[in-house]
Amino acid sequence: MPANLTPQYIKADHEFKAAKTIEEKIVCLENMIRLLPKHKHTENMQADMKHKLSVLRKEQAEGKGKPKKVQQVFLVEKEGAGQIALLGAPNAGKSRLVAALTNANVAVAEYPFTTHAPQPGMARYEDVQVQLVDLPPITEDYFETWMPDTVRRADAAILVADLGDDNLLDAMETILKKFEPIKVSLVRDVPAEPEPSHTFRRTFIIANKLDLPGAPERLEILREYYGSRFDILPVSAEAGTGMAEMPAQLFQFLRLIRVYTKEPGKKPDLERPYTMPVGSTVVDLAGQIHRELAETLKSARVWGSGKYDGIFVKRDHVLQDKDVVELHQ
Ligand SMILES: Nc1nc2c(ncn2[C@@H]2O[C@H](COP(=O)(O)OP(=O)(O)OP(=O)(O)O)[C@@H](O)[C@H]2O)c(=O)[nH]1
Ligand SMILES: [Mg+2]
Repeated sequence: MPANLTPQYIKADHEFKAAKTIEEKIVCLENMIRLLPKHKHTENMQADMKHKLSVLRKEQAEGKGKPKKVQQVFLVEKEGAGQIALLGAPNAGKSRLVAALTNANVAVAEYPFTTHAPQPGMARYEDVQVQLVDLPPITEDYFETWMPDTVRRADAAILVADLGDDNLLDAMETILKKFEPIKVSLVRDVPAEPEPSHTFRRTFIIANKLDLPGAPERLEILREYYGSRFDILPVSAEAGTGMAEMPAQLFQFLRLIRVYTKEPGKKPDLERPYTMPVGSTVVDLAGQIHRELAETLKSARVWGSGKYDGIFVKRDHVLQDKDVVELHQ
């Protein structure tokens, strides 16, 4: 092999060898072709890979009608209270953020295009967990085919801006534009009555690498352009600035409440909260426990954050974060 193959190419080569399905192999091979240094000594390799790719595409076309495995392989099973997808330019620090906030063992490297497949990790906030999904980068020329589905399925998204990059505004715009034609809008607030065929995904910006020289000035520029459109949280994943508050912010961003249940005469189960959207009622909680319970529920008693102490409430009583509820049929 020529000596000047990049680490990214070698990694893509490993991934290709480990790929099992035709669809996975195609994705990996496309990556290899893109990452292969283009010069005289790699001409044969290029030709060989293009041939392999055309054979694989033919096989894929012949198997038309089969379920699209590529979609399943690259979609992350949801876990925890909510799933948040991280989007950003190469090297913005998406993986570094996921590594800092979760238990996931993700690859962080100083070269771009390190991440090729989605990698989930669980961020703990008090007694709940939020799932973060580290993703490959997005550029004008590089946008994984499965990425729109990943964002459609997620509960929310984070745009990671690189405060070390003079072109951070272009990088942000490129990402937002990639999603628009496929009817996925990254927004601060989802419209009350969205068009059914259009996905609006709640999004905020993490402005990373606050520790770098020039970062405060770039943060000001970012705020000027995007401050009215998105909430912007400046952090340094590397130095830890702003990172301690992040788990709470992730949970608040999902707009969820935690509710604990108790049986009459017994202590509440404070180990496993139910998580529900802000605005959920007592009957919503009953429905989450059991559909029948939602029908038979008559009233409930609620203990909550010092405001009430075991008061009886009706089925449509709106619950607050950390309420303890006793359901009565
Ligand atoms: N100075 C500084 N460097 C950072 C920070 N966060 C990440 N980095 C560095 O930036 C480089 C890229 O980080 P990654 O987390 O691999 O970036 P990524 O966005 O996942 O990159 P891709 O997987 O290529 O999309 C690494 O060398 C990190 O150590 C930060 O807050 N400050
Ligand atoms: Mg990465």
